[in-house]
Amino acid sequence: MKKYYQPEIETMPVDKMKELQSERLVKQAQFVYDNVKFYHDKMDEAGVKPQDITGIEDLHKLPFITKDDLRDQYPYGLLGAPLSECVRIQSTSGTTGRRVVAFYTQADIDVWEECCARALVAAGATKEDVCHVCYGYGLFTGGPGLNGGSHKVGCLTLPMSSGNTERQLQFMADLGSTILCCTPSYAANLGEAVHERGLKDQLKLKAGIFGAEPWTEEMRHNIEESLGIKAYDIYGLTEISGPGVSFECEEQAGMHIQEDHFIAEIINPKTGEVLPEGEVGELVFTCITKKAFPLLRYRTRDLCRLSRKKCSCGRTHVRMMKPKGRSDDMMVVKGVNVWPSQIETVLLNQGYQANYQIVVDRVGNNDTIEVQVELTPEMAQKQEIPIETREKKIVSGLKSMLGIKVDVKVMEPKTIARSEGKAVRVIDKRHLYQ
Ligand code: DLL
Repeated sequence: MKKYYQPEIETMPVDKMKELQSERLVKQAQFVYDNVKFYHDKMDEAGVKPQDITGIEDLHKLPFITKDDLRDQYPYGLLGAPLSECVRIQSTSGTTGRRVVAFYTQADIDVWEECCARALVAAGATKEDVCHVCYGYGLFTGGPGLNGGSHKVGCLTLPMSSGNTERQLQFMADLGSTILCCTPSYAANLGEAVHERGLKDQLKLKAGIFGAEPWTEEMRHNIEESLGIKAYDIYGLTEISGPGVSFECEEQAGMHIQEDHFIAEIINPKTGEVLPEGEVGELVFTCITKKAFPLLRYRTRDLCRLSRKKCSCGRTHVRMMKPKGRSDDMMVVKGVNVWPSQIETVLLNQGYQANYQIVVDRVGNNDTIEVQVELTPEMAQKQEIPIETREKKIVSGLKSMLGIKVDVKVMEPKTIARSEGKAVRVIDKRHLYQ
């Protein structure tokens, strides 16, 4: 059975990989300077010229890019290729409601799908497999990414998308799905449904590729038990391409970063200082092959550590350990990225003050999210609008801002505990980061 999708790259000696990264970085720095006004100005401002970048040891000279830059440059300001060369967008929500739109040339899509193909092969996929993709399709990168990777491997691909558990189980049993791709919380849901219906023996599943949200080792264990599979973690973000930026091999001990396309750094989130291998800090990526949306030194806000320890799978690419948290306040709820600031925007737009709290929990395998907000003293005094009507209006505002159903409780003034320091806006009872 094929162990690697691209063995010459996945097992490339570390010094050779550094040479390849250097060569690509030098070209990419020149490319963005010449083609993206934003980078031209930003590099001039930082006093860096493309010729100052002679290899990866010069990477630290380049300025960081943040989500705010993406928001300010929305939609076309970071384009590195003419629009006529772009063939696709994917998108995700942004911090204040403005979406992040990532562009792809056909070559960018090919690279992305190759990364997903590598992840699938690492989980044991071959052209004999039936790959059941129930990540969401559409603007979200999960479905399209794994779908493309599955085609490259030559698996029979089932583009199921998310939801409709009965149909998922029926196809899984009838078509003999062997590889499952979805969020870990949906995998846990499917595991439970399989158990309830006593279906385990009718399924042929052997592996699952689960990511897009944090999940614990306990969840891995439960999913593996309930579905009778080996569960592999996969990481990625829309800005950098989507799933497949890194993925686990059979060792299940950290995710190999696809270093021929992405250079990873770990920085101190407060000072921006680059940290030595093994220290926990914020993950930063530089894309060295992407053309349409070529992000350099992009701050992911995910906190983790890297390991260059030799992996027994034979892959030489550096591993990132499961993210330990975020340096901002983003949460992934029901598979969707949610920022408290988005919720606050909806509440303030409807006349409330910033006296609110967000309670996130998990009931069974499903996330719940409740927003509790106080009436302003004037609202409470006038009592013009029934509480139920108010709650419905907020639910609908949040649905169009976030795309998910949020429970809302409107409360009397002064019922939410006041904090003496930083306001405690989020109570996340799921404890998904270890
Ligand atoms: O979640 C891409 C993806 C799709 C990854 C399918 C894996 C599988 P975004 O919607 O842009 O992209 O969200 C990216 O999700 O910065 C992390 O905070 C979180 N995240 C993604 N994968 C993992 C993971 C997709 N395996 C954000 N573990 C990232 C923990 C993850 N967090």
